[in-house]
Amino acid sequence: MKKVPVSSQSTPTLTIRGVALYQRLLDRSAQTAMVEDLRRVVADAPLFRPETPRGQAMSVRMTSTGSVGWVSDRRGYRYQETHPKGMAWPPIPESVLAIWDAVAGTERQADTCLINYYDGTARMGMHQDRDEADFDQPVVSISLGDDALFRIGNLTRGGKTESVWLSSGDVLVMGGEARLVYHGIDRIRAGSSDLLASGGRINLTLRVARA
Ligand SMILES: O=C(O)CCC(=O)C(=O)O
Ligand SMILES: [Mn+2]
Repeated sequence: MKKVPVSSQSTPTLTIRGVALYQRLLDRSAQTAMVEDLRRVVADAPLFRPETPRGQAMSVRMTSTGSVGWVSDRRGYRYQETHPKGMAWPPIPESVLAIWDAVAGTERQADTCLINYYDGTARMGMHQDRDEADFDQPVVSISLGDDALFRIGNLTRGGKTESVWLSSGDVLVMGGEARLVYHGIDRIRAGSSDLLASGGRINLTLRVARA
C-alpha cells in the first residue's frame, strides 16, 4: 500500500457553494495503485446492495473500511463495527488516508471510508451526510473511473441546485458551512473512463464517524 504523492499544500481548483473541488488530484498511477488497494478490500469485505429504511434496494453497491462502516437496512442508517456478513471492516488503505491528510485540514484522522460502486445506471438521490457525531469534521470524497454528475443543493431540501461533472482522480471536500449541504449523483457517463476493467465508478467517502 503505497502513499499517494499529493502535496498537502494543494488548493481547490473550483469551489461551488463551499464544496471544494480538487480536480485530478490523483494522477493515473495514483488511481491505479488505489484501485489495487480497493480490490484487496473488496475481497475481504464484499460489496453489498443496501436497502433504504423503507425497504427499497439502492442502485449503488457498497462496502466500508475503518473501525466502523456505514450500513442501511430496515433498521435505519447507521455506523456499525461489522460488515452485514459479520466480519470486521478492513483497515482504510494508506493510499486513501493520504488523501484525507492532504485536504481535510483537521487534526483528526478519518475512522471510516465508505466505498460506493456505481454501474452505468446507478445514481444517488439528494441527501445530507448526517450520521456522523461531529459535523465540524469534513467529508472527503474521491472519484475513480467513469464520470459522474454531482448535484449540489442547499442546507435544506429543495431550492436551486448546481451540478458539476466529477472525473477520475477528482477529490472534493464538504466541510465548514458546506458540511451539511444536500448533494447527490444524477447519472454516470458509462464508458468515459478505462480505469476500471469492468467499467463503472468507485466513490470513496472518508469521514470521522465517532465523537
Ligand atoms: O458518489 C458520490 O460522489 C457521492 C457519494 C455520497 O454522497 C455518499 O456516499 O454519501
Ligand atoms: Mn453523501
